[in-house]
Amino acid sequence: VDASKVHRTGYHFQPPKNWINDPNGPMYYNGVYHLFYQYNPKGAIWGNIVWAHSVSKDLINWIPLEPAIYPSKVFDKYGTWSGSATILPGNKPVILYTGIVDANKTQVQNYAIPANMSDPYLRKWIKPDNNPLIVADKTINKSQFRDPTTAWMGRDGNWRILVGSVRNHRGKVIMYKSNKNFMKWTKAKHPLHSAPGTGNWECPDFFPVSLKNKNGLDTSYNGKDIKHVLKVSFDVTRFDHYTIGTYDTKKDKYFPDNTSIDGWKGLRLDYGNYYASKTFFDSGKNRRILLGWANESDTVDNDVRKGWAGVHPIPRKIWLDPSGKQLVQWPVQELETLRKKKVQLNNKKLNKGKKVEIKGITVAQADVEVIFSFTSLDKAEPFDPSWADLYAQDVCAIKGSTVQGGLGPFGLLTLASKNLEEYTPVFFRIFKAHDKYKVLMCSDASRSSLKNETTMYKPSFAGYVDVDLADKKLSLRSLIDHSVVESFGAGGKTCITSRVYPTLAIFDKAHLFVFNNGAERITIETLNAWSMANAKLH
Ligand code: DQQ
Repeated sequence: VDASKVHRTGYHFQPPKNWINDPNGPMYYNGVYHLFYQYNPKGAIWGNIVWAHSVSKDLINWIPLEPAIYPSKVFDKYGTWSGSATILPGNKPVILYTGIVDANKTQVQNYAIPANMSDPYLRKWIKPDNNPLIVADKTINKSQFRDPTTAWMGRDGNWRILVGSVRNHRGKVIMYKSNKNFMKWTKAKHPLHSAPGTGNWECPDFFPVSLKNKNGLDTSYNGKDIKHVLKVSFDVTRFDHYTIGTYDTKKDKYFPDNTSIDGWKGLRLDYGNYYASKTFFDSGKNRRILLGWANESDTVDNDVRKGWAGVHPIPRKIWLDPSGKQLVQWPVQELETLRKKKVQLNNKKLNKGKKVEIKGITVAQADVEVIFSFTSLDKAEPFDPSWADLYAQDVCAIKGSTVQGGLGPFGLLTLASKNLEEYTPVFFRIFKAHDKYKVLMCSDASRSSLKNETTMYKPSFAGYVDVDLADKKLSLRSLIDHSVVESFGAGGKTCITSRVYPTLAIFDKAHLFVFNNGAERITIETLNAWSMANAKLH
């Protein structure tokens, strides 16, 4: 089989070939969604980075355009790195991005504006001569100073942005302020936030969320009944971490809530392969949308062989959970327009050691939604207190899908070969800690592929799901797309994206099962699964 095709996705965003990474400058402008992204026009490894550009009416089908921003001036000659868009009063979009100015990777913040406001796709962008707008002062490490956020306007009418940085292992977001004209930026006295021992913070994102409903808020919104979210990408762990807190607009400081841990053990947007994400406010549908990047987990040699690397997970609507303690994410509803043939299962009982196969759809390119139920929590296994110090993914590595349990493991075996030589299980296991239940959700790539056993990255990704089990139900949705398994536990409270490279479980040789390996009988209350059509991408 053609190496370039076998693991290509059908409905996840990717260009026809070459390397992609971070989503950049997403915005909804005059009825069109714009996605820019870090792209190497010359190959399948990182380098020669430009801002490639695509537009869409639905965030799923995209029209590719020419790169919008690329190295061409003294202030970005060595690179055009990540950044964000802001729509200024008068409906004027502006992009802020990081320019690399020399071989030492010195970083400055630049702006670009559309060359022709009457072009509905905003194809051409101008980088005016008064760039750069911001250079590092001598207190800032100038090679770790990048990825400006969308700007927000404070009550004083001045604009603010954050730029990611680090000093002595303390990750931080440096704040800059400008008057209304957006051209004159001064560093604020204090970083908006920082945390020791976290390393460089890349791709910061700072936005308000409503305490009242799932609607999104404009990034400058600062009324009542809101919290703020600060998300940063940890260069060291390669995970996107966030806290929820209060933004004190007078002191211009952000205070994470005491329920939000500010470090490596804190909340993550996704407990799998998901990095450099960024949100934007979609004023068309009044929602906040999250975009991200899922890197390959295959070897660099294989990336080069197949001629492409990197995909973007499905855009997600994102909002604050009613508990106020975490965010919830769900694939945008527009994805459902790709759903084709459907199969359904209802009220199917699964005893210990049993599995049922889901047939009749293209399971290598599918959308699967299941609601599981059980009658009792009594058989939940004890949670070993020593696991409290481990990451969820370490517990998943110990307690995999084949390790029999009490309540769980149960879930899906995705991209499975007929005789299970290969499979990627996505499943739950419920533990009883002294005073509460702990729900572990795993997306375990350890048996996903027979190839390159030693060099391929096959992590047992996992996260805990903070869910009320009073109704004895758990839901799971998985978006399966050849080399992507993107899963949403409990309605999007815990999300995990895995990249996997089966050799047998490909195209119509892939199988999908629902399994239970726990002593407690599980019921599949309902399962709906659809074949997914290809998205239009080129
Ligand atoms: N990718 C960009 C940087 C950013 C990093 C370079 C995050 O601007 O910090 O391609 O993946």
